[in-house]
Amino acid sequence: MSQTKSQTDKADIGLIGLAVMGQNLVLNMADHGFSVAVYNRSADKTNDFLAGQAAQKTIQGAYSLPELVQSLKTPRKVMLMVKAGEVVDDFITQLVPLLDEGDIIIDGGNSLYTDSTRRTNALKQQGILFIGTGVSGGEEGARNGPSIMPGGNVEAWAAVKPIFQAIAAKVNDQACCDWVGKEGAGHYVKMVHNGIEYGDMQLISEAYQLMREGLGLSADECHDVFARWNTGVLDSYLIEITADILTFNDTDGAPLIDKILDSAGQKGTGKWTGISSLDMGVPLTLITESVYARCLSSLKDERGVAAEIYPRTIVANTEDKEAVLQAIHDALYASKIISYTQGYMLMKEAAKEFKWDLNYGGIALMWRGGCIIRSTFLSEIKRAFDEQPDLQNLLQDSFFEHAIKSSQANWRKAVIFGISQSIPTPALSSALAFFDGYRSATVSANMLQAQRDYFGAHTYERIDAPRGERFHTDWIKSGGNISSSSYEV
Ligand code: NBP
Repeated sequence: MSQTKSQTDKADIGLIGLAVMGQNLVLNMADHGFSVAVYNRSADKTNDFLAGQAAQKTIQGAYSLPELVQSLKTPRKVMLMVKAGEVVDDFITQLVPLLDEGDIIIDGGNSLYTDSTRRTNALKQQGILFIGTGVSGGEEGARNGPSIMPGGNVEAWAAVKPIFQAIAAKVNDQACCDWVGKEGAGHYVKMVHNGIEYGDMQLISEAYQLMREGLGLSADECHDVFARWNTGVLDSYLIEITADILTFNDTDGAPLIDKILDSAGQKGTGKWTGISSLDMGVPLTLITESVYARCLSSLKDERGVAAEIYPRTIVANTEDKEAVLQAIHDALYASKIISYTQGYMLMKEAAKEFKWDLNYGGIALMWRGGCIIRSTFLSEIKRAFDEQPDLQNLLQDSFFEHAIKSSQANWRKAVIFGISQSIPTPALSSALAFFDGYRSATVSANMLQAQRDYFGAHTYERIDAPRGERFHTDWIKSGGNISSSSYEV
């Protein structure tokens, strides 16, 4: 029986949830010399795993939570890789009475950061240490080296660090895993990572449609372009798999991409990022547009009806094909810079709001390998924050300034090309609109403030008065002198 095992016979860590992520993380841990005890709600999955891939490895099965807990070295480390939400809370409720003070519960699922903050604080009251960690990289990453973004109770970190840093992806021998911050900081950073993933995928998909429908390139020709781009500044996992996808043929020999229905799904992390940006008042336009683009894509039948009413107008393209391709390339690069700029703006605001001490360069390193948004480009973000830890905005770094300035003309050209061909480019064009707003010393909000004061006496500030001093005008000469309260939400 496991109760009689000596401490040395016991497992280094326990893992609950033997679906795709859990199984692969366990195998990865075992390959790095750790012994793992595993538990799954459905025992047949545990049996199949132990008899299959886990056979001959330092992996042992448990068929109840008490059995799992008793088979662990102290302080016990129990990692959950289950469906986010209530399931995590249910497991925590069952585990707490079985654990001792100083034991550690780790949630590696895609949990909402506010849940991780709540769990960290509630478990602390009960003497249990909690880590809420983002794990990115899908099945392949979990097996061979994911990006891991842990946050929660820092007192747990020393015991978990050797395991996490051993199994994480490595870039130049540095693990793509480091402590992110207290409470829900790890899951917040993972959420922003997923939001950026939505943005990167949407940008690439728009570039693809401009090539395919705007320039009339075949799937093979598009493959060649993406494969070429993957050797330059856009070198990234998502460009690489896009090139791969374009060479994959269906059973009839035709490109499989042309058989896939254009209706996108989503599991919520992009939406959470957008909601958080609205809560914090950060203009995260590109990621939010990418979520909306998925929503619009899912109106498949309705779009079909609208397409009959409003057929696409196509203007003959007189531009040289290579010149348009270069414009699309530059637009993609500049927009990607905007997406990361906005993501970092959001993390900075969250850090301020929640009093988290986020290491921005370290976050770029964690995303540099193992995860879906991994790219060479992230090295420049790391360098920028290493050089200037207090950098206000990525667009103020000289590398990104140069990249934007040299892409700007082509960025506009690509967006105009999309408009002229009636091809939607919500991410490419919203990135440009953000950039034009951000780089404008004067925007149209004076008119907005005048309108607000006209109909609602919301008051305004004047350019010839100190900031904070508020004025109200009786625009129609019939109102009173009472103004509305000037609070911000
Ligand atoms: P799933 O998200 O599909 O979760 C499956 C696991 O949850 C199984 O062990 C299942 O047990 C268990 N489970 C469910 Br579902 N409902 C349960 C319940 N009511 N009580 C107890 N156990 C329950 O697995 P996954 O795709 O491996 O993802 C695990 C976590 O990692 C999730 O939070 C996911 O969002 C996150 N994540 C996934 C990926 C990815 O690429 N898949 C990447 C990064 C993060 P059963 O076998 O008995 O049904």
